[in-house]
Amino acid sequence: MSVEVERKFSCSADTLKKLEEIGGMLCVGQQQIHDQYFDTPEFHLTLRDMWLRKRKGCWELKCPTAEAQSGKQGEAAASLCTRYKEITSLPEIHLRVKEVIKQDRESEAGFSQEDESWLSKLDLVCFAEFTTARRSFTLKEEGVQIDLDQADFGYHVGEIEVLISEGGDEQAALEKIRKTAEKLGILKGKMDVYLKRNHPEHYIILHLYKYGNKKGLIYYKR
Ligand code: V4E
Repeated sequence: MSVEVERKFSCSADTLKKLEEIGGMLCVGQQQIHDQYFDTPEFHLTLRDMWLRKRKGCWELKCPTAEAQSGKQGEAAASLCTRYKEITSLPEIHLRVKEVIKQDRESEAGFSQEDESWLSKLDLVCFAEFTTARRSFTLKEEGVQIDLDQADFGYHVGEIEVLISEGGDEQAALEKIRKTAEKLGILKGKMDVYLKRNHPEHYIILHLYKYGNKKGLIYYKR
């Protein structure tokens, strides 16, 4: 099972130009993605940050990692990144969804990609459906993918994504995302920019603290 570590960013007209300028960046193609998202009318799944979708005829479930579930967001949250487990095995998806919905009766239906009777048995309905035009790029040597998405409801968004295995090196993934964001010139949050401009000392101390360099922090305070 893989864990997707990703950071979203707002695309501007310059983003494509910047991507072309970054050395080692390879365009890996364009595609139209049609997604349908499902939940119960009571939002059993999405209220638990679980996202069940059908994409290109296949089922996928994005759900929080164990750390996220236990509230230990760690550096991922601090660095504007999200992490989700991606489950693509239909029997496992079925099991996880059933666990959450706590459906008493067993779903007697088979759960092949074609047989969708399990949806109605678990009271799952489609609550969102849209198509995305996606252009993907990769920084091959880094294992980083950058997607520029244009949704059919008029929204543009970019994402920098690194896939790791469950229990894999999340720090390395975050660092790759940070470096790519830097190369793309994606700015951080308002407070980051404000502090960097107006109170650089405060900014540096926060960053030393964030990256766990307590020694550096003590040294800096002197
Ligand atoms: C996880 C999630 C949702 C499911 C869709 O995920 P998203 O990354 O938006 O879609 P997409 O098309 O880029 O999927 P990919 O092709 O990368 O697999 S919808 C909302 N969430 C939760 C969520 C969140 N809590 N915070 C942020 C910043 N993004 C998403």
